[in-house]
Amino acid sequence: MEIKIALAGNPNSGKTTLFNNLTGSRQRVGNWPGVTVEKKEGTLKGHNEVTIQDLPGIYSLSPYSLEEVVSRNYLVKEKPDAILNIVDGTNIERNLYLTTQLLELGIPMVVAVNMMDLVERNGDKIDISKLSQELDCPVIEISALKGKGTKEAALKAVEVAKSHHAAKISQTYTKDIETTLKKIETVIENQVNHTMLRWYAVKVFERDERIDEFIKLDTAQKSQIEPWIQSVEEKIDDDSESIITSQRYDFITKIVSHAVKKKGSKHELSI
Ligand code: BGO
Repeated sequence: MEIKIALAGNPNSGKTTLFNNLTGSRQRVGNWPGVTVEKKEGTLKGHNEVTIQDLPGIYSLSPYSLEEVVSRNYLVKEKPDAILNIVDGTNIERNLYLTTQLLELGIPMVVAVNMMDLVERNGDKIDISKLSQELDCPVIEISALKGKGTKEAALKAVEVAKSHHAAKISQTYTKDIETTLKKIETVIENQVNHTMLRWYAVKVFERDERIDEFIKLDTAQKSQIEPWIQSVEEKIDDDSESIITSQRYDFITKIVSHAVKKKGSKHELSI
């Protein structure tokens, strides 16, 4: 049985280095359908049944850039068996923004924290097990450049793909938002893939301008949901998309304060 693993990460996170390390010369290069964004696919060395699908380097899964649209169309419509999310360990806070969005997709996922050679050289510390616990998904330290931990990360992705076990990240936002998302979920649950319910609910809440490519809401559904969104917006005095963005950052700040210690920072890690 073929296993498809999508490799996702920010630009400059080391994605190309990791892709080359995992696939060697067994790569096929083309374009994503209809757009001039490069599409690279390869076979995991020593595992002919495992395909690694490289996604464009992206910071987010918003509908505003071609690369982000290509990536999310692939993830939502093709639904790979697992996501291998490469994260730059020297810039972890920024990189986790994409990670938290990917986790909402309900696809089994492994986070590979890259550039660990640099993190160590800088004297910084990342508590991998704490990070794994807070994200509710396996986290592996790697150095793509030195080829350390890369095979282990890929094999972990194969393992989660086979287990079909996805993270249950369910407390990213404040209670008002979580309650509204739950209500939206009940309205749309019969129209979407159940594992992706949370992702859809967040996108509907954000009034994502391209969400109708994935889900068609009728007038009754829209007029049921819209007052819920407006009520939260009035209470917090911000638009729904900005609310999600800022609460996502708050969630990440909390995770980083628990799991990352920069050299010279006052806060000790609670290991
Ligand atoms: C240059 N450790 C270290 N130290 N560097 C790494 C690691 C790692 O684990 N992984 C990747 N890099 P890409 P995207 C470069 O190219 O794979 C480095 O965009 C340089 N180039 O070698 O391209 C990697 O595909 C000149 O660095 O990332 C690359 O995600 C001087 O991170 C950069 C210094 O990796 C980006 C670095 C001419």
